[in-house]
Amino acid sequence: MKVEALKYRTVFNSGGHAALEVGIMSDKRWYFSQIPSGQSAGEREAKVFSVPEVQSVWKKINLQAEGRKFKNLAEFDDFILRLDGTERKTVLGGNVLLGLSLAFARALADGKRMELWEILREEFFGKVRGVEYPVIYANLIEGGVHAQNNLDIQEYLVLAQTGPNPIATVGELIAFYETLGEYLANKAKLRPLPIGSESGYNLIWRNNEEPITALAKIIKATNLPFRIGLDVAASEFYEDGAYRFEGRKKTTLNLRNIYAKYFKKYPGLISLEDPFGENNRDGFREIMKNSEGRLVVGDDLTTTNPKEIERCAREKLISGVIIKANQIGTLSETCLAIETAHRNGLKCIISHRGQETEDVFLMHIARAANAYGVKIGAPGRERILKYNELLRLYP
Ligand code: 2PG
Ligand code: MG
Repeated sequence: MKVEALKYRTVFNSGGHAALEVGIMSDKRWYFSQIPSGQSAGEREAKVFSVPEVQSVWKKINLQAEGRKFKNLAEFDDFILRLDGTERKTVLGGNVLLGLSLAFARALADGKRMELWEILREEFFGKVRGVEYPVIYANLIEGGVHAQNNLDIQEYLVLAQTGPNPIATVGELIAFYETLGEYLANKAKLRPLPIGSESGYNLIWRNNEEPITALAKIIKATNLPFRIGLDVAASEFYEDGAYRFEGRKKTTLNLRNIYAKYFKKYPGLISLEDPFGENNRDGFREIMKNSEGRLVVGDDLTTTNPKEIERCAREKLISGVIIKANQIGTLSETCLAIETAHRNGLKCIISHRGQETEDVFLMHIARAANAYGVKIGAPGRERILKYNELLRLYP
């Protein structure tokens, strides 16, 4: 496929910040991508370029890529990765590389009259067959850097297993979100309820446990087969060798005891993401030993890096992994990260970012790879677009 022309422009993301849109022209048609960004980004993530930085490298990219032909996405990604030449994408920017990779993939797919997910499956997941319905990770109560409240834990998620009738599950999830909202509005005597970055409720709580109790209570009352997950995002409250939790300093062992208490009290709590800081490998190792079948999920720990994922799997630090394409930079690397995770028996959860755009590419990655889960926020605002794409791709 020939790259006939390239362009970029600025759009705004869900947080009202500048985000990157990239366009690639092929066969006289433009194909676009929009790139989200993280609020609680891991320190090993690919570098995000600001608008002036993109401007400063665009000429080089344009000069090199315009008019060139590539036989597939892997070849194109390889080309742009060489142009950058760094591990953390510090020369061209991770958001620029992903923007190019995704726009190219869309052009390639359209040229072959295929969907984006079909081209990804054909190129990177040759052995994957059929469809496996994902678990939706819906962030309904927000804390940490995604909210303006007193919760240290960043995300309280409801986990809903979809099946051959995903519209029923999504409908139940929307109803659940509303019921929870009613309950919380009555409890807090507050209407309308404030919401956080991902459309989950953003309130003041007694402590970090109270939101788990609220979710467990509504699950019981509605009798829906939902489970609970937490994204602690513990790197965000780790400072000077300790975790600052509920206003006090906690050691790794203190935090582990808190999680052990939650596990005991809430059997529905089956998934725990980033329970410790991104460099606290011993913390992950210990909690994995006592996880009793629950998922221990890496995000800031692994940053969608195939080498890191392989290492964490080998050291038995995690049983699941968050996949965010913009943490690493290109779709080829993202698919390699998933393949590495699957080969090592890890479950993959394909995830949005704190600051999202209207682009729904994450759902195509999930469909291509038959991923275990999709993390897409609460069913509101721009996040609802991801739900609708799920319904389109998983009929
Ligand atoms: C996370 C994400 C998405 P952010 O930590 O898993 O929910 O947040 O994009 O801000 O890193
Ligand atoms: Mg996370």
